[in-house]
Amino acid sequence: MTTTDDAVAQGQEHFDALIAEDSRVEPRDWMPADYRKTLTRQVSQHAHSEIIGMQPEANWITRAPSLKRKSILMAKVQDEAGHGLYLYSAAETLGTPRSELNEQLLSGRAKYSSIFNYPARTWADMGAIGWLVDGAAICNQVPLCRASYGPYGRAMVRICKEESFHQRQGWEILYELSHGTEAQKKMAQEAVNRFYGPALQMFGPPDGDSPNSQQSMAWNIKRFSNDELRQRFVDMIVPQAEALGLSLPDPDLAWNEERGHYDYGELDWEEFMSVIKGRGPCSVQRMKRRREAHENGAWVREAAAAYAERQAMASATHQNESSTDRPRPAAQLIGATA
Ligand code: FAQ
Repeated sequence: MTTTDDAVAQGQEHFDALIAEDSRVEPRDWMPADYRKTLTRQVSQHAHSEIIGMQPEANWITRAPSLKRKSILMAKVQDEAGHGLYLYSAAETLGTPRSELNEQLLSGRAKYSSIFNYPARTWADMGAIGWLVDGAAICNQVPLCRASYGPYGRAMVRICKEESFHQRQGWEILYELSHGTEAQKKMAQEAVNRFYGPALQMFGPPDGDSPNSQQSMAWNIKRFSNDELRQRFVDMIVPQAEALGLSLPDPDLAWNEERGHYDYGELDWEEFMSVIKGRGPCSVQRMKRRREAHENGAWVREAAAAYAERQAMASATHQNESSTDRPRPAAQLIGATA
């Protein structure tokens, strides 16, 4: 056995022990190449989803019905940007630079959540997105706070707190509408009708068609299967819909005493497959907008890079001068960088 083989065997043993005792794997730990690959895929796709997910709601900021609603929506959209940034940072600790992850999104090689390829047609959609989309996101993401990869799990803790606020604001929008005029109630119902199926599909394909689940669960990345989480979500939203006075658009939805869960009807998986292949109702528009935003932000990236370079040079000069014990100019002593 070579020294490299020994190191790999030792690394694998340490990794297996961490997973077996349900501990955390940290960036400097040895990890199998496939573990790194699957996490980079999931975490970066999650980051892309947060960033693309800003679009349907950002589109409503100027049209929100009051100043209060505008400021709440603006804060929510900013939160999503923050989530994207934590997640890109977590993904980068696995070794792929953010520029490359971004390139995977812009070139269409990386996926982002199917849900953000649907249009937000009315103000009630802001309620349906908050209640159903953020609600599904919480159901899916609370178990991810215990994901075996440390930076991902830690990022998820903060994200989940913010998602809970998002879900409440969506619920509150829908509650007001569903207790408002007939036209408002109709608008709320139509929004729920449009977002219900796509929200259930956020959990991914049925377990039998989910190629990644089994291994991700064995590695303690995913703690529950796609169908388990989907069921948990359905069980959660049925009583919530009743409290809202709205119905869920599924004739097969019924309490199953034996299972202790709600049964629900088959989802349109053909549509799902088509959406994740980039043929959703807004797929082209979302990617076009993202590419434009990236190009428009080039000057900010260039300015930030130039500033970082100047800071690094100033700090290197400062260290050289300190090491030769020469008296330093007054500007450096007070930390001026201009
Ligand atoms: N959309 O084998 P599985 C949010 C792909 S954030 C598109 O089951 P896995 C916050 C999957 O990538 C929403 N693609 O895969 C917010 C794989 O393709 P690949 C995002 C999907 O990874 C709210 C293939 O299908 N959340 O909403 C989808 O084990 C409001 C086979 O699937 C996350 O990313 C889908 N729905 O399970 C923001 C959570 N489902 O990569 C703004 C973290 C599956 O092999 C406003 N991610 N695919 O080519 C996860 O939990 C998992 O990655 C799953 C998929 C559950 C999404």
